[in-house]
Amino acid sequence: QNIELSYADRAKLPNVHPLASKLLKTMEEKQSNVCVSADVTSSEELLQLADSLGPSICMLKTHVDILKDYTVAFSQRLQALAEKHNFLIFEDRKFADIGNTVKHQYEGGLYQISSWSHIVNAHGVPGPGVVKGLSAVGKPLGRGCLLIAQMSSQGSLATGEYTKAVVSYMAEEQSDFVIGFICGSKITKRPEFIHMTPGVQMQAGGDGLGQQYSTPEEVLYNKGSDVIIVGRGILEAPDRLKAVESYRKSGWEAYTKRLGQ
Ligand code: 5FU
Repeated sequence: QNIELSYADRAKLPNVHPLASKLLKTMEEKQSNVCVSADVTSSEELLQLADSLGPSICMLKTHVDILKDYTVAFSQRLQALAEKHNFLIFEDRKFADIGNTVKHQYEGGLYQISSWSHIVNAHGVPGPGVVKGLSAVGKPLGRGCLLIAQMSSQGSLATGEYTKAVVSYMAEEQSDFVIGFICGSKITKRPEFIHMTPGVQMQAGGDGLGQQYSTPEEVLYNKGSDVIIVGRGILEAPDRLKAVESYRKSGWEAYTKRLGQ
């Protein structure tokens, strides 16, 4: 049995995490499976991006530690834009330490990530403790976590048995906080989990620093992932709004083709 459920059907599954459900509903409503990777270094520019691209995306991904001028006020304005345009915020922090340390890194420091980011991610390397630590902070706030099961970069060591262990040993046992994966293709049949894939551009290729690109059609139709994460494909386009719309359209077409519609 291999029925393709729609995003809307998956949002209603009895065991789906509330945040995953919210994301799936948003994707259906906005007809968008695009997460923009807002890799800019000025907070004003990031907020401008969030306001202009907001209507076309289901999620906005940040690397807060590349901002040269982070303030608490910035994080509050970003949250307001996420509400205004109905998208989720994902801080791509890639936690990778023991539970007690990641707890502090998630909640404290300069950025207080747990206070503004709906979603964070973590490597599986430390074992289940990394999720337990993050969950201690994030679960009471209704946050969710993606586990990095595969990476888009050339020569990544996150493959094979490692990927399988992240799915079965780390995610399935902590599905009250883990909502899905960073991966290159569909790696679990459980429809409650979200698959999110970086390394996406309109043309396959690379960036000379190890990044490898696949097309929206390849990722969403052939590989069965759910969300495409696009950075430079949008940021370096002459017209970012036009670019995000073209990713949204091809992403949505690939998804409906997968559903057989
Ligand atoms: F986990 C990963 C990964 O495996 N590959 C990635 O590229 C994360 N990323 C992030 O997605 C990376 O840190 C960038 O923020 C973004 C991809 O940006 P690009 O400009 O589309 O290559």
